[in-house]
Amino acid sequence: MQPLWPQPTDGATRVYYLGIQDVEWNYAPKGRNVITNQPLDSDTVASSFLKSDKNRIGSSYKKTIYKEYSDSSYMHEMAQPTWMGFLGPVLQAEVGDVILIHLKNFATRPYTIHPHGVFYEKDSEGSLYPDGSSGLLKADDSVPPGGSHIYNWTIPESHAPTDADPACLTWIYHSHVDAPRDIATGLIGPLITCKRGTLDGNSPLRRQDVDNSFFLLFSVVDENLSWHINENIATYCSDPVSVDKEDEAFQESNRMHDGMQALYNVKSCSMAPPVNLLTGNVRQYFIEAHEILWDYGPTGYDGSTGKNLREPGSGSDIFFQKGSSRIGGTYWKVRYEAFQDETFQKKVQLEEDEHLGILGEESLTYEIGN
Ligand SMILES: [Cu+2]
Repeated sequence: MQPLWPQPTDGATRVYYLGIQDVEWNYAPKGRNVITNQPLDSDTVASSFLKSDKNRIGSSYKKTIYKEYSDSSYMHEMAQPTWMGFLGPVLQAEVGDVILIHLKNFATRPYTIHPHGVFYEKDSEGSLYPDGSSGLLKADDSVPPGGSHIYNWTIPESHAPTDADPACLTWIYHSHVDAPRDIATGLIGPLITCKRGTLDGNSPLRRQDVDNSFFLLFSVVDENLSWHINENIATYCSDPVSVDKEDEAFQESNRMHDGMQALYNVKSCSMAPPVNLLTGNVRQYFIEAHEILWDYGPTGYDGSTGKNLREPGSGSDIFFQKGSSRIGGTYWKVRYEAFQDETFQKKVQLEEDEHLGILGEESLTYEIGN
């Protein structure tokens, strides 16, 4: 029988013990705006996100995150720089390596780990979706509370950084039972794939081509999507019953604009102009995001069978028949539309419009050098 996992190639096997843990996370542990050096009370913008109240959660939230442990006992948590915030540990490997993730779920909901930028077979994908798989090929899709799973990822040549790339590429991994909600809850971290010979043999691994590396996630963390939103309301709002979760101001107060716990002072290395100055044209596009009612079956007929899309038993009826609990075939969508100039008055009309459907109207075309 063919092995499910590709045989270890010529590289090292990088073993990581990751535990999924519930934690209390404070977005503003210093209690003041560290950029303006103002206390939160005198900073109305910051305090709208960070002060708890009758119907406001404030700066602390329950989150669920990846933590790294030294071995399979999961007794000794590995130290992580505080500037990484709630990001999971940095996973690093080189082309030819095998990455073995021993994932154990110490939290209260099923979660997984799903990588970008590496190769995996079906048993190590870590994404839950109706893929028709079962048994061993399904075990990676959802690791229950108290459960564990070993994920096997490799970096074959097909996934290697190219000659033109830097020595290492930065990817992410995240939980993917319900990706948007799992990520908003906190389950995301950096995954680094390097050319051969970049990493040294130390523990933790270090890149030999740079002095320091920092991993920053630029993202608004939408705590409204967190699996813990109800618990956070109950814990941190002083009058939880007064909370209206649909209220726009409440929702905005839970969109956290930074998940890091450090202030970065970025100094530029050199004022010299970049060596390869671009010499092509500047191509401007005026693109509007436009809300439209989109009909997935505008003719009402199935083009291949000639049948009415809503005909009972046609197979298409479940998608197109409108009912008390069915949307039917027409949905509000948002579509990109191209305009001729910054006044956004005259649309650009192209013949492709016919077949592009809801895809943006104009394909953006460039030449090298633009
Ligand atoms: Cu993803």
